[in-house]
Amino acid sequence: MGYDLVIVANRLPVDRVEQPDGTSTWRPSPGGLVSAIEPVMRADDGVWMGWPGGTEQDLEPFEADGLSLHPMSMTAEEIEGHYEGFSNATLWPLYHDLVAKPEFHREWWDTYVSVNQRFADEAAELANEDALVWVQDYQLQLVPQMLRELRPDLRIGFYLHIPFPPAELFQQLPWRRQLLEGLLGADLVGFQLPGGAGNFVRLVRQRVGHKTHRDLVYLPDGRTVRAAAFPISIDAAGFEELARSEEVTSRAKEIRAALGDPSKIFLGVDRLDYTKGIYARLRAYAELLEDGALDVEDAVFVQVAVPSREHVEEYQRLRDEIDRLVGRINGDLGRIGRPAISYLHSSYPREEMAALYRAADVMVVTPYRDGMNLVAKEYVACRYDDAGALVLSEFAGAADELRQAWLVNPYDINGMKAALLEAYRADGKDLTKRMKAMRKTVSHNDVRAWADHFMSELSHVRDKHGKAVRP
Ligand code: GDG
Repeated sequence: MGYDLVIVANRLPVDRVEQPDGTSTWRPSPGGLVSAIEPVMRADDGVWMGWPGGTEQDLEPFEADGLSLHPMSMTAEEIEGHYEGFSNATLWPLYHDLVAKPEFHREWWDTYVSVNQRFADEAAELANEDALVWVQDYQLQLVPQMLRELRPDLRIGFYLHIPFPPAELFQQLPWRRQLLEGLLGADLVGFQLPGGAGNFVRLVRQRVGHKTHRDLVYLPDGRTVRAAAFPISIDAAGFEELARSEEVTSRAKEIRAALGDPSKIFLGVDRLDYTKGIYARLRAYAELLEDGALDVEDAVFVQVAVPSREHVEEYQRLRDEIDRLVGRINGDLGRIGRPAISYLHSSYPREEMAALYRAADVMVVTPYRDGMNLVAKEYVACRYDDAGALVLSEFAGAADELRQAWLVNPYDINGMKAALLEAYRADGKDLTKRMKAMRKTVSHNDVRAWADHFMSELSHVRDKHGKAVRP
C-alpha cells in the first residue's frame, strides 16, 4: 500500500537522539516546516521521505509521533558530492547573489543527478495512483521531472525555500537547462517572492524556449506549469504561547540578569552562514561603541551562531573570521564583566530561543540575501507585549511583509549604524505602533495558511488549466 501525499525533502523532520544505553530514538527537529506540513500529512495519509543525517545504510521506514517517515540513506561520497558539494558549495552561493564564489565541479553534478534520481525512484514507489507529491528545496530540483517520467499520473508540487536568482547569475551554471527542465516536471513551482517566480518564468522562456504568459508556462506536450509566490511563515500562535509561558518568562529575566542587567539587549540569531551578514552587523555595532554612541555599561550584543555545514570550507573560514572579530571587539572595547558581544556558537532548544527573543530589545537580522528569514517572524510572534524593535535587511524575503521594521542595506555600514541607534533610542509609542502592525501580519499569514494555500493551488492547478494528459 502506498500514500496519497508524499513529502520529498533533503532531510527528515526528526533528529536522532543517542540514549545513554547506546540505542537511539528520534525527536522532531525544531522548525516551522514540520508543524506546517504535519497536519496536512495526518489528514491525507502522508509520508515524509528524507535523509536522517549520517551514513547508516538500509534504514527501515518508521513512525515517529504518529508520522510515517521514510529514511533515505546517503553514502559518504553522496554527502560530499550532493549535499556539501553541489547543493551547498555550488547552488547555495549562486542562488544567494554570489555572496561567496560558487564552485563548479562535474563530479558534484553527477552525484547531484544520481541522488535526485534515487529520491525520484523511491517517491514513485511510495505514491498511490493520482497521489500528490510535494518536493522541497534546492537539493532536489531534478526530482519533479524524473518523477513525472516514471509516474505521469501524479500531481507534483515543488517549493524553493531560498531565492531564485536573476538570469545574469543563473546563466553561469553549466547545467542551467537541466535544472530548469527538472523544475518544469512540477505542476506548480512555488517561490518565496514574486521576483523569484518572475526570474524562473523569464529564464524558461529565454533558455528553454517555451511559451509563457504571466505565471504560466506552456509545454509542447500540452501541459501547463504554474510558477507563483508563497511566502513561508511560522507557527505564530505556537511561538506566542511559548513566549507567554511561565518558564520562558522567568528564563528571559534570568538571561537579562546574567548579562548584568543592561538597559538594552541587542540580539542576532543565525545559522553560522556567510549569507546572514553577521560580520558586517558586529562591525557596525562595534563602531557605535567606539564612537561613544553606545556604552558597554548600558548595552550588550548577544550573537547566537548556530553551527552549520561545518565540513564546507567556506563555512570554516567564516567561523575563523567571526571568532577573530569577536575576540578583537571584546578585547578592545569590553570591560571586566562587560563584554561588548556575548557570542554563543551553539544551538538551543525552542524555549531558550523564545526566552532570548523576549529578553531582546533590538533584534538584528541583516542578511545579504535570504529567501525569507523565519527568525525575524519568530521575534515578532514572541512580542505579545508589543515592545521590541526589529532591524531587518531589505534583502531578506521577510522585508516584503514586515514593512514597519527598521529596514537596512547590510552593505551600508553607516546606514546600519544609524538604524541600530534609532531602534535603540526609539520611544515606547513608536515601538508599539510598529510591533502591533507586524504582529498582525505574522499572525494572519502563518505557516498553516502557507501550507494550505500551496496545497489547494496544487490540487487545482491542473483542473484550472485542464491540460493534463492522463495515461
Ligand atoms: C532557509 C532559508 C527561509 C535556528 N537556530 C536554532 C533554531 N533555529 C531555527 C530558527 C528558525 C530556523 O531555525 C532558521 O530559519 P531561517 O529562515 O532564519 O534561516 P535558514 O535556516 O537559512 O532557512 C530561509 C527558510 O529556509 C524557510 O523557508 O526562511 O530564507 O535560508 O526557525 O528558530 N531552532 C532551535 N534551536 C536553535 O539553536 N530550536
